[in-house]
Amino acid sequence: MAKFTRKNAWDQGGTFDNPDLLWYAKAVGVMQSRALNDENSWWFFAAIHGEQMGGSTFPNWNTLPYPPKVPTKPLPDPVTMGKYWKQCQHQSWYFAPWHRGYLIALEEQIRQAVISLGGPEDWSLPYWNYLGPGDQYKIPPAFTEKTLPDGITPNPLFVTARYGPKGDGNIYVQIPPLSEACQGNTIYTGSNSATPKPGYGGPKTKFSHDGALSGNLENNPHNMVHVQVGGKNGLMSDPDSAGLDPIFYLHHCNIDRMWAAWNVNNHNPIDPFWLGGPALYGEREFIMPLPNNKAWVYTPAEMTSLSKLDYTYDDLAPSTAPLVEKTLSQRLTKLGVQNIETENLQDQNMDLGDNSELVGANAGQVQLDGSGAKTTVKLEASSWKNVPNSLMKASASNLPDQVYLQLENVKGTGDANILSVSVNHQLAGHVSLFGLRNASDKDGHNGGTGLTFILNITDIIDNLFINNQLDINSLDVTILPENTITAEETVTVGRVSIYREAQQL
Ligand SMILES: [Cu+2]
Repeated sequence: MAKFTRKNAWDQGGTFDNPDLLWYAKAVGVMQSRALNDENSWWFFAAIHGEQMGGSTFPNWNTLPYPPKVPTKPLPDPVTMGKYWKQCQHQSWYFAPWHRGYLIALEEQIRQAVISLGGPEDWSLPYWNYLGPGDQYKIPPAFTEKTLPDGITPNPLFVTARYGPKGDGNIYVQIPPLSEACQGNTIYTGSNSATPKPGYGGPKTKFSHDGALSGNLENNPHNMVHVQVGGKNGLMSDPDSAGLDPIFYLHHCNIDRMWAAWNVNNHNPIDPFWLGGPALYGEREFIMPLPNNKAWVYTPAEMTSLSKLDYTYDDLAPSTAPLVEKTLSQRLTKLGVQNIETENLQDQNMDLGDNSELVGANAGQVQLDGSGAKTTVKLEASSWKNVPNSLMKASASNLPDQVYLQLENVKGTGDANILSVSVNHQLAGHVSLFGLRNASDKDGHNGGTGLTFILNITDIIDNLFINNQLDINSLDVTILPENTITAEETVTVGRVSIYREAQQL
């Protein structure tokens, strides 16, 4: 039996009748009463994820409206900052394990504060299951109360800079585009081909405080929840302020639960560089402060078993989410192939190695304005003709190509947006810009090359082919922002490209 069980924050209606939330609120208050340079403070923990102390624009900590009143001094000594701060792993295969250790450390800090206040010794971090039934797509009401149940004490779970998907202070997530489709993936990390499939857990990277390509769990729901809950200039919308909002940890607790549920049927990487973490490359190790001035160093390998970590969830049922991508037999049937022996067919979601080929690209950089952007991808006849050919000859032994659309080097200043991408007026998917500002920073970890998004558009191409509408010269791509891009913001897409991937049995 695990010592600690993490439960649903919406128990008892997500109000302060749920003791896990009432104790969390009181303990967050204890951590917030500590100084920035105290390793056990709320502010220090937020800075472990990311921080911006100088400057005069969002998300710099001295520009944030309060509550909470966020301190920017006294700073810890430089050695301590270099050891602990700005550690969060994004656009990386380390995303899930780094955040698991981060949650364990925060939970232990909160638990000790709960105990010091006379609360239960087995207090555990609740999760916000925003994809669950009923009202759970809304933030648990305890987070929007201005006071604790006494009607006097300010509620530490309440923050001003949390604006919601419409920017009106109504906090909920929108389903769709939010989905649990990632739970249908079978591969943790895809191949490093020309279209590096990010897989469930993200691409193989070194230490990745920011990067280019999110894994599927990170992309949706994780990145979507951040920008929908935060809204423009909301704490949750930027990695450098997200850890200041108490809902952050309940969001990540749900992401952690989804990873654990995924592991019921799927495996984590066995690559030594995943298991050992970035310290194996001679880079920073994953390290967290524990109560009583202890430091805890951990590796991804140590994060793979909940029972060894002594906690569990009250609900680890694997998702029943249907795959977004059609199964191969469904696809072949749609293309008119007869006599499919499905038992001989491999899952399309398999890692098929490096056999992708660029078949076209647009003219170059596109700037998105308030109403988005339209661009035309010119197709190279010599390589593109393989796609309609493979569709025409498709059979159970001659598998048709997969087709991917890539948005390359997406750069800009504001993370709080979601783009919807269409090909010839058919929706290809949604992408969240969480992490955009850091990924565009020339002085940043990734040299400012921006974010990259890969969307599987095979089904759209199949539809065009079946309806005799597949143009052999070009495809039209439309990119629409969910929230208007204002004059002082910029979002640019470096290039829009299309890849085909030959399928081998
Ligand atoms: Cu996050």
